[in-house]
Amino acid sequence: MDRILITGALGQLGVEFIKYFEKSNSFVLATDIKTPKEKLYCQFENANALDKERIDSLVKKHDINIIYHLVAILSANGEKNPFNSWKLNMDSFQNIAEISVKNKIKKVFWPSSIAIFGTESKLDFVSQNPLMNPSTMYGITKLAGEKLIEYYFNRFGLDIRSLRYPGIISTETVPGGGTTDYIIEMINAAKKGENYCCFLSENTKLPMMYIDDAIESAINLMSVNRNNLSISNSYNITGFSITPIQLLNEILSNGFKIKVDFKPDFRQQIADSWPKKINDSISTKDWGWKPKFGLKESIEATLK
Ligand code: AKB
Repeated sequence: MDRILITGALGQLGVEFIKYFEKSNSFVLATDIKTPKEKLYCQFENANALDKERIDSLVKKHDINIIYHLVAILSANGEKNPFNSWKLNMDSFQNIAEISVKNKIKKVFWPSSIAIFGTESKLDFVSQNPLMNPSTMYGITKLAGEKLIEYYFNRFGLDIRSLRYPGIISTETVPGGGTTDYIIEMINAAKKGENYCCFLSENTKLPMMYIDDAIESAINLMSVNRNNLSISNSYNITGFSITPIQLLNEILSNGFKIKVDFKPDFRQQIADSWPKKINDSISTKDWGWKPKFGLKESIEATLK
């Protein structure tokens, strides 16, 4: 039986993984530094992923054999305190890796990001392994994590699997402090009948993905035989690409009324160093990746 630990479980991805596993017969222990506002249908413990002893004791106590390590400070928030961002993202990664090796954890899932790419990565259509020059501390920690995934696999046989997520669109739990957050903010403003001031310029194209696809892709990647995986760090993955003005037009064509101003701030520079489109053909080849939600389906589902 899968006995799963989720760290950062009350974040955008975590709550959706909990919902997904509720339908399976896996045991789930959710952990976070926050306390849940609503009842969770799994066990929960307040725990900081920087507290190695505590996480280790929870792994032992609950006989955990799979870990979803989701703790991270995202791109825009990371720039407010880059030292703190490095510490949280890397030290928590290192803790989970060490605990996993010592406790013989079968598999770990760890999200990487399109933030690992940079201006040298041929941003119009980014391949799996271009030059990478991340511009944010978040991107640097994700790239460092990807290198460590390879290292720990070669050194200890630790099986950490990873996807380079684009912006993820969900409404239940919103992300915090990302550069792609405008998409959810604009949709939520439209739903509340409010106007919105977008922090990216209207033609900034970025890759995105609907939350159901984000969860299903991770589950699929985690379930395939390791021998099928030709990539030993993290897989490119995408749903579709969209600009703020295209999003606005989709919202309007779904019958919502909203006025949007465009006032780019420091996040514009981050977005300008990120891919416009992602080539995820190796994911399709290796483990059958195919998004279920395109641009229209994702926006419609989120507006509902
Ligand atoms: C962010 O905007 O920082 C994240 C990401 C693309 O990893 N959503």
